[in-house]
Amino acid sequence: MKLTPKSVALIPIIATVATAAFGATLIAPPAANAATTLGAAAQQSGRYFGTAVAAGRLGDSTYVGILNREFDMVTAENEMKMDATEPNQNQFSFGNGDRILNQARNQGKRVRGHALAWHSQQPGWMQNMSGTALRNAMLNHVTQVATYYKGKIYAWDVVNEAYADGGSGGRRDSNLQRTGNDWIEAAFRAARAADPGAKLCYNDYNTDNWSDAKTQGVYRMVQDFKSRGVPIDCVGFQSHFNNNSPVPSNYQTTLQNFANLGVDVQITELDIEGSGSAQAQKFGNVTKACLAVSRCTGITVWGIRDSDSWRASGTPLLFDSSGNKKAAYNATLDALNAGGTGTDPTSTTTTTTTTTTTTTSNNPGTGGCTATVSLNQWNEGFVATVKVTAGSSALSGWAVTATVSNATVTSSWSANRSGNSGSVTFTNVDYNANVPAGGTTEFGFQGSGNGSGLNPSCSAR
Ligand code: 9MR
Repeated sequence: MKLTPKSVALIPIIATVATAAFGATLIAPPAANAATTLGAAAQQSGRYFGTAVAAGRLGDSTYVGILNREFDMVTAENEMKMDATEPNQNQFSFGNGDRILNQARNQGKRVRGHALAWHSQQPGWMQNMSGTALRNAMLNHVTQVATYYKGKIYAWDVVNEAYADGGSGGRRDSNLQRTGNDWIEAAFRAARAADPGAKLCYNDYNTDNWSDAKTQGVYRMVQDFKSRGVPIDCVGFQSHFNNNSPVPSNYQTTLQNFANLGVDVQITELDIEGSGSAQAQKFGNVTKACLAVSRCTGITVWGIRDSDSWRASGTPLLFDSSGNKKAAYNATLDALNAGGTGTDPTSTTTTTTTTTTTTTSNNPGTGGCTATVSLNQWNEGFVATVKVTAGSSALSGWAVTATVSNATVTSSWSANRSGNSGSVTFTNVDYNANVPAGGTTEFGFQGSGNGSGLNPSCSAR
């Protein structure tokens, strides 16, 4: 074969496919320029940094200013719960959930859904139900809410807090539990059918200490689900800490042991009561624990300022009541900037049907950038995760153009997008514009149809 410019350009494609096929663990390069926001700092190792958001605070400019600047993932603090979304049976109400979701997505942030099924914050009509009627009402709720938000949610807390506190290691008694022990897997199956693109998580508190019976109970459930093919992709560790419930010394072990079952782990509601350097050190340690586990894909704090917290008197968050950064903020940012194990590429696998991962790359060139795509395709749709790698010079902005021939893009995150089919261009958002020489950042999009042949090309801007 004669080496034409075109065939030379194919060489990096082959090299990248080979790397992807072996799924090597990525070690994030040390940050050349420390990032100055939590979201940007987390993105350096392929992770997110999120916060709980309350719809009632979206008119507060200090709050929204910090939200837009610092975070790249959002959880509705109460607005997507059962009582909020189905106040009367079969009458759904998404106004406040949508306010939070749209605010986040308009800013290029992703959304964690919280929570589809829970013994608490049930609407009044559900609280007194039992048996088959309750089981069906719960499954209908999961199906309707996950369908409404289909394609817009990164991960759902499908079931929240189903295990008992204390030494039993068993399930918590509740009306849902009394419908039969299989209620949790039934909820996961319904969620998968409704939104195959969302990661599906089990979420709980007091599951941080590896020695606790509750932790072991949840671990056995996840192990059982994985062995029987019940669709579960992630486990959320709420991580509400204070003196009575301290950060355990084996926290990282717990995260790693769950990750070893083949699920992502996420810190979903982090807050740590305290102040000053003692609190800062704890936030730093929790962040480092996540960064040390390749399948720990992100951290969410449970509110922005101390005054926004569900336990404000414990001043458990990263910003004080005036919106100033606390020592805990600096410790968290520093830990994120210190880097860690890159996120595991296999963690993008979320589907029940066919999943193929293909990677294509354009010719690197000098001083520009390259884009590689990891595609997770199922029968009706796909999620594409695109990695942008800077060439020999730092980027202060980038544009990636992909060919969407047999599909329609339904949502995207961490990038601005023009169009939804044909030649679609994605450009950086504020927090991921700057990429150091040789460094990487990621964005993603989801679509219906066949996502093959995207052939992304990257240019500096
Ligand atoms: O922060 C939430 C608070 O505003 C609500 O009043 C409370 C009601 O149960 O729920 C809080 O959020 C909880 C979360 O949904 C699940 N884990 C525990 C959180 C703190 O209670």
